[in-house]
Amino acid sequence: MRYIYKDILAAKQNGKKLLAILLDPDKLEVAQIENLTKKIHASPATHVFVGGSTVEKGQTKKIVIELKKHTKLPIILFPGDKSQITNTADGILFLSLLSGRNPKFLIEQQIQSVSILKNTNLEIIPTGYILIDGSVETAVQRVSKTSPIPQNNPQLITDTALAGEYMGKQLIYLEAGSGATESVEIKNIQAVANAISVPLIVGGGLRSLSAIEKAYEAGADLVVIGTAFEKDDSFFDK
Ligand code: 1GP
Repeated sequence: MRYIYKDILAAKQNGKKLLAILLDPDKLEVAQIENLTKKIHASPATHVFVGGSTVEKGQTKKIVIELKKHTKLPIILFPGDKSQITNTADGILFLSLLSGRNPKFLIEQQIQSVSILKNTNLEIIPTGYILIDGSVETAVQRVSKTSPIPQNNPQLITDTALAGEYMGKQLIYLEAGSGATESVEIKNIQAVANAISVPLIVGGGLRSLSAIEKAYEAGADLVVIGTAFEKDDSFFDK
């Protein structure tokens, strides 16, 4: 059943904001998952993203199998590369790093993943992934060997997002990078949200509930929280 994207679109149409908690399989043990899902259920999370820039082979599968035992929230792979694909999840953000000029992350990984993906039931969601300068060198930058787009270039950010939509991407993901010290600036979220018609994901460096709220107000349809929840699983209790 393909329901993930349909539900995201419906939420956008109804003005319902979505929240994904990002779990990095490399930083988790299977034994932690049961408790972690209780915390996730106590939070406003509507989705669980699983992925990292580099993850030990087989680890994503183990974590997702355990997550599926404890939650009915949609589990969506957010993979750094094809080695993180596992049929045990519900869907996958089929990412193309549109801000970069490294063919490996624009098209090569995607081609290499086809032989794996066609034997899965994963809902594949074409996603234009745009890295914005978050003031520190993030793992995406390091691993992809690409430069982020400067925050002071809203035109390039918007044109990149719109090019993604014209190419058929069903989601646009504005990413400051995990652990960024500066999240995507409000003016850039607004500019992209006003330009595109597909749902907008925003993540990277969001550390407070008010920062999340501001991202929603600026036009984000789905916000991704990784580090803040990883460091403090009571983050949403406040
Ligand atoms: C990273 O957008 C996500 O890909 C989340 O970033 O870890 O900074 O919340 P944080």
